[in-house]
Order: sequence, then C-alpha cells, then structure tokens
Amino acid sequence: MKLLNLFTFVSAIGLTLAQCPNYLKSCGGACYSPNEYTCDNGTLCPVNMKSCNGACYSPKEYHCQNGGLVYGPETGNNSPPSNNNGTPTNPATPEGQKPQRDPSIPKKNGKMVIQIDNKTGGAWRDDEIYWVVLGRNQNHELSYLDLNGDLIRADMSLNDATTPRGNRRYASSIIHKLSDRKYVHLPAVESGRMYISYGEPVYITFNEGGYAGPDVNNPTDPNINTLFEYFEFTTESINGTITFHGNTTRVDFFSFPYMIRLMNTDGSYDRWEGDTGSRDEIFNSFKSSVSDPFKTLVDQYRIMAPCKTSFNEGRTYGDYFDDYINTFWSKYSHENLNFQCDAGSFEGHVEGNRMVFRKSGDNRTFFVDKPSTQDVLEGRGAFDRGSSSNPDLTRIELVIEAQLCAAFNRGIATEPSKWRDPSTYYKSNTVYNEYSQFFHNHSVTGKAYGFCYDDVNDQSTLLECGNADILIIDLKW
Ligand SMILES: *[C@@H]1O[C@H](CO)[C@@H](O)[C@H](O)[C@H]1NC(C)=O
Ligand SMILES: *[C@@H]1O[C@H](CO)[C@@H](O)[C@H](O)[C@H]1NC(C)=O
Ligand SMILES: *[C@@H]1O[C@H](CO)[C@@H](O)[C@H](O)[C@H]1NC(C)=O
Ligand SMILES: *[C@@H]1O[C@H](CO)[C@@H](O)[C@H](O)[C@H]1NC(C)=O
Ligand SMILES: *[C@@H]1O[C@H](CO)[C@@H](O)[C@H](O)[C@H]1NC(C)=O
Ligand SMILES: CC(=O)N[C@H]1CO[C@H](CO)[C@@H](O)[C@@H]1O
Repeated sequence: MKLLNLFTFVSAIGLTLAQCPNYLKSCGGACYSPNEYTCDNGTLCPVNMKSCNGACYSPKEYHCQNGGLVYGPETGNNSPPSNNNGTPTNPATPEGQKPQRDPSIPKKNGKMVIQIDNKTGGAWRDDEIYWVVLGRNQNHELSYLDLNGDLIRADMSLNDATTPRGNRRYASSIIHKLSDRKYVHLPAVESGRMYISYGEPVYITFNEGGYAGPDVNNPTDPNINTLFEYFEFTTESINGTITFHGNTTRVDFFSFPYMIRLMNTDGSYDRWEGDTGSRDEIFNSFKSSVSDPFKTLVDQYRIMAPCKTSFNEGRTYGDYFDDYINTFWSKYSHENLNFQCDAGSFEGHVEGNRMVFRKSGDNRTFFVDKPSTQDVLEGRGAFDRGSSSNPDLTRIELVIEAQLCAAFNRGIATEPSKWRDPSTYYKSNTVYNEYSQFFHNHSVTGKAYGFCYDDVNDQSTLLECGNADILIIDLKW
C-alpha cells in the first residue's frame, strides 16, 4: 500500500492552473488525467482509491473512521492486509503524522536506538520531559539504562534522594531529561519498561530484588499527580543484532497521547502505533462518547481503566457485566458454545458453576470457572486460571479463557460466529468495554491494548521485528 497525498500529486503532474486543458480535469487547484486519477473530496488519488483526510487508500484494504485510516476493508471481513512479499504493512498514516527518524543519531554495534521527540507543541519543554528505562540484564538482574545505553545493575544503594511528595527514598541517577538526551542505545533487555513523564520525573524506589514503581491506585504514591505513560518491551540479542517486541498499552490508564514507530535495518519492517488527537480532544471525546458509567473513569490526570476505579469489586459499577455473564451462562447451560481460534476448534457448555470444554482431535476435558465483572475487565480470576497441574492442559485452558474474556469485553460473548471478525466488535446491544472501544477508535491503526487479552485476534499494538534499528517515540499533548 503506497501512501499518496495531494502534494505528491500536484508536483507529479506539475500543473497548477486556474483552468485545466480539455483533456485534464481539475481537483483542488491541480489538473489531472481522469484515466489515472480520481478526485475524492478535493484530494487526488489513483483510480480505485479514495481519500481520507488527505491520504489516499484502497477501500479494499482500509476504511476511513473519524478522519483516520483503519485496517480492514470498507465492507466485509476485516482481516489485516499483507502485501505480496509478506512484509508487514500498516494502514496509510500520512507521512507527516508518523514519527520521523533523526538521521544524526549515531549507531552503536549490537544495539538499537530509542529516539524520543518532543511533539508537545510547546506545552512541555525538553527539560520538563523525563524518561527512565528499567529491565533485567542477561543475568536476569534488575537494572536501569544509563545514557551510554548500558544496563547497570540496580539495588537499594541507588535510593539517594527523597520524593517531594510522600517523603519516600528514590533513585535520582536513573532519571533522564529530554534536554539531557533525546535518544539512547538499547541492548538486550528482559521485561523492559520505559516510563515517560511530563513536569516531574517518575520516582522509582528499589527494594529487595525489585522496585516500587508508580501505583496510581495508591493515594500516597509520590507519582499519583504526575502525568506519565509507560510501555513494556523485551529485546533479545541475536547474532549481534537486536530483536524487539513491545507495545503501547491502555490496560491501566491513558494519561497523554504518543506514537511509536519501529523500523529494522534493511527497511523491510516499518510499523507504527499510537493515539490520534490531542490530549484535550481525547479527554473531551471520551466524555462525550461513552455512557455514564464509563464517564466516571476520568480525572484531571488520567482516564483510568474501568477496574482501576468505579468498576472494581464493591464499587458503583462492580456488577456491570453480571447480567451479561448470567445471560451467557444460562444460554450455554442449554446449548453448546462452538468456536475456532489458532489453537483449534472447541466445544463447551455450562455444568453448574463451570464450563466444560472439549477440543477437536483431543480427548481431554478443559474447565473454565464462572467469571465476575472484574474477571472480564481484568482477565483475572476465572480468566487467569488453569485448573490443572498439567502445564499443557493449563495452557489450553488459558487460551479458552483469553477467548472468552476478549469476547465479553467486545460485547460478542454469545455470538461466537463474530469472534474472529473485528468489524463486529463493540457494536452489540449488550454491554461491552467502552473504555477499550474508545482507544481503538482513537488509534492510528485501529489497534489498541484496551484490555489485557486484546491480543486475541491480533487487535493489540504489538510491534516486533528482528534486526531492529530504531524505535521512534513522538510525545504529544
Ligand atoms: C473532506 O474534506 C474536508 C475539507 O478538507 C475535510 O474536513 C473532511 O474531513 C474530508 N472528508 C474525508 C472523508 O476525508
Ligand atoms: C520541545 O522542547 C523545546 C525546548 O525545550 C521547546 O522549545 C519546544 O517547543 C518543544 N517542542 C515542541 C514541538 O513542543
Ligand atoms: C547466527 O549466525 C550463525 C552463523 O552465521 C547462523 O548459523 C545462525 O543461523 C544465526 N542465528 C540466527 C538466529 O540467525
Ligand atoms: C486419549 O488419547 C490418548 C492418545 O491420543 C490415549 O493414549 C488415551 O488412552 C486416550 N484417553 C482416553 C480416556 O480415551
Ligand atoms: C467508536 O466509534 C464508533 C463508530 O464511529 C461509534 O459508533 C462509537 O460511539 C465510538 N465509541 C467510543 C466509545 O468512542
Ligand atoms: C512484548 C511485550 O512487552 N508485551 C507487553 C504488551 O503489553 C501488555 C499489556 O501491558 C503486556 O502484558 C505485555 O507484556
């Protein structure tokens, strides 16, 4: 899929006349040949393509939603496109909206680059933007990344300062400002996590074998009033090059918008993920598009994931999914639930307080307990329980649990024929996770980690490639 915009075409055709010659037509001030181009909403696109806010796209591969391009054709099945040689492609985000590589950043053997850009439109200066990278080194020891791109083993002796709020010891030397450095080299890191914050650093306290990071549910946490985002990643060193796996996440909250773009060294992998719109637009749009229960997730710092606040046990909406779960339970007490996923074909039904599943070609039995609202929203309890001590059985039970959890969040639990069709998600008349839906609506690709099993049927923002060259992060406001 090639991205083509108006400016490319005007210069390609080279005519900007008040009146076009007979054999050409006029589109937004440019002349074009109707044999080769069409004029869609004032934008020139190759024939058979359409325009979405200035970007041309093939309606066979993408659709235009809220002014942005989203994976999946305009009608019918929504499977992601892949081009002929199998190179992963992303929907056509206009080039100007993608994070751009800074070619002046030097390379380092055996490491990739993380580049961080201040795209806050002047809202935050470079010396008000902070970043920290934590993870485990090749000996699995907790470490932080220094400005040289080296993992330094971390322990309590690093706690050398006291937080302004909460009076807690924290490690000051692991914190970097964008004004110190706008990039860092990244080696192999196990269970990596990058925190980025505006206005104040994220305070990290090392303890025996681990660390206390920000906990937005703890009112005494020193980071509670700080605007921060984080993402998780793992990098491996394979034959002297880095393989990167990582994703942005909305599993806990949204605080401010950003985009990431991952590229490999030979240019065959180039994908991006992230939020559309400014922070104000996202907050305002959230408040105007979700139903009243979900409106309670917003405070001045963040939009919280439902279970982190009013949908948790004993809270106002703690039973939000209960009727839906009971409807599902009674339906499958009388009939079988059949579904397919990558792991195989399954058939199950309710027996008392649990479901019993069989997998085709397998004579074993798998069990899933009845979930609660919190189990649905957080993928915990019944949806994070292998009942067996046999790891192979447990693995398959967890696959079933992930499928069920995703289907409840997406509002299609009682319609298994829709489970593999993203165009049907978040549309039913029943309840669904509107928080997750919102972040899919406000994603440059339509993908999001709106809840922990959003990777079911490939809806999450996972980016991964070998020979990773650079991860570019555009910080927005
Ligand atoms: C059509 O063009 C107008 C003005 O440029 C723009 O606001 C609108 O978003 C465009 N619509 C689509 C579907 O691209
Ligand atoms: C980034 O920080 C610089 C310097 O602190 C500031 O002048 C600039 O406005 C910021 N850039 C953007 C796009 O906000
Ligand atoms: C690493 O390099 C060796 C020697 O060139 C090669 O045999 C091996 O397949 C490579 N491993 C990977 C994972 O690419
Ligand atoms: C289940 O299948 C395995 C091999 O596929 C077989 O060894 C075993 O006896 C079967 N168990 C039952 C209860 O049928
Ligand atoms: C998501 O987008 C769909 C389609 O435009 C819209 O109907 C729905 O209300 C939106 N929901 C949220 C929560 O943004
Ligand atoms: C590879 C990787 O780090 N994946 C992470 C993507 O985000 C989810 C949700 O936060 C994490 O659970 C994964 O570990």
